[in-house]
Amino acid sequence: MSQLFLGLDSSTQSLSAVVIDYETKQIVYEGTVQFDQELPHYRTIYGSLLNADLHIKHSPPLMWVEALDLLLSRMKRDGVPLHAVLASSGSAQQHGSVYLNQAGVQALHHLDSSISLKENLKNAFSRESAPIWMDTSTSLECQEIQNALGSAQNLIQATGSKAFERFTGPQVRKFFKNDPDNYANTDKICLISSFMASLFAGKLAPIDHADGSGMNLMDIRNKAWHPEMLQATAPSLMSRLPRLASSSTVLGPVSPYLQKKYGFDPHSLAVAWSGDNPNSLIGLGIIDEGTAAISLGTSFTYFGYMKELHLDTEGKGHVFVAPTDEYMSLICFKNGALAIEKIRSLYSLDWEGFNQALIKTRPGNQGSILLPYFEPEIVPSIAKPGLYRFNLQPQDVLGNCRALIEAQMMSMKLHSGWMKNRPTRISVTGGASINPHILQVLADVFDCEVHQISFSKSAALGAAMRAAHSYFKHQGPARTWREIVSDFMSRQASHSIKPSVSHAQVYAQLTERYADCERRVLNPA
Ligand code: XUL
Repeated sequence: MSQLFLGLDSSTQSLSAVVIDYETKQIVYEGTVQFDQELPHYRTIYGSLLNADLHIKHSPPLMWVEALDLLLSRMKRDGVPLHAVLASSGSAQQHGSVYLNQAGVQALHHLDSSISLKENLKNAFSRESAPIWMDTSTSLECQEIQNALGSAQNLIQATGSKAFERFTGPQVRKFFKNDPDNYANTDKICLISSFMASLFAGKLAPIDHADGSGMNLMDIRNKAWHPEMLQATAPSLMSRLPRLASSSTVLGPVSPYLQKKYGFDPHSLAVAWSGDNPNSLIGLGIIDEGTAAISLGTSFTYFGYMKELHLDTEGKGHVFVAPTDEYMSLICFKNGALAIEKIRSLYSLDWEGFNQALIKTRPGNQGSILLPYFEPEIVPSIAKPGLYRFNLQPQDVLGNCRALIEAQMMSMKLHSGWMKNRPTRISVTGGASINPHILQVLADVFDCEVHQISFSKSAALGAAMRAAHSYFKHQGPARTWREIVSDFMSRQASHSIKPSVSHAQVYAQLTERYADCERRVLNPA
């Protein structure tokens, strides 16, 4: 008999669903709603709202809500047996926050299935738009929070990261300072993950430890709200935050709304949601330290499992709690897939043309370097966008394409040095991970075997696997993470890309030159 689990992923640009059958270890359904194209009335571009200030990046929470109804109704129409789903969980872009007023919290608890989710929640928000991970408008608040704590080191020790603009705490502080009335009207502040989980549970869901680590508000050692951090951020914040809980928490049966509207069984379990990177860790099967992961999505992230807490005292990276309750390290680069889009549109290239550029140019690009800050960058910290070319002419189309990919990979290599474990293998996921030419550069720069898993929706898959883990723990007999992961990963088609020794030597030298170019941009003479 099939054993179905549902995993969703509310990412920057889309909402995806994956259904797995634990009996056969197969992915039996996948579907996606693209926000810009399929919900055009929200007027988003790449999933966020246009703003004259390019540091401000917000999205409308009602868009995520409507996308959920749309995706589930499509699944029902296509005959996906939602009635047989034993448990569901989800993933969401990290750090973004959703602000509910009192009516909003009430509405979550009484979702009316005769109207849409959007209709249920139309008056639910004390802040109409939600700041997302791409927002870089809170430098001042980061500084204020750091001053209150005494130093960046104190923040790193307390929360696992120094203050980052996109993290939820600085965003909450900015909201409290700029709009105190609506801050006062805010009953609860959710992460996108816990907000979406609330729709599944039909009640306010806790923030899970993994995604909670990306807020600059949680004590990374005790996995509890950090009183000093809360105090440094905004008044009466404790009462506005949901409780924290392990990522494997079963929230209860799926909401009556979903039962009535889409036929979920009343015994189907809703499991806590988490961030996309923590979910991808599981979706890529990484539960020990030998393998690292790189996600080539809207953001590029480099992350790995971490058994013992080891902080980045330089402050570029983060330590989060892992969905398995140990730790994970992560470093995030903002100019990821969208930078590739921008270069392609700058030179009017389709994917074939872009790939040809990588094929026709030599690794090392004759020493040409491009620092591609189309958007303010997180690592290295670049506030003002700009393209910086070294030994490279703007009209050199092929050279610019190669220089972009090489710079993205060298930056990840250079800035992930603080992570203790040098991986013997890197697993890749995310949209751009289907491109073998990009992956060859990655393997050569890291001088490491790259493991391409044919299924690129690893965050949604990880959520489905987490749902299975929590279900078995709850219903018995429990299955270990190793069982879940190896059962599932062994059935996934995959492909291995080996580094070339001579190219790796070229990149070892070029990375030094790249580091020097970065220093020159960061500290102009
Ligand atoms: C991680 C981060 C991004 C978002 C993108 O810290 O900011 O990877 O999670 O979805």
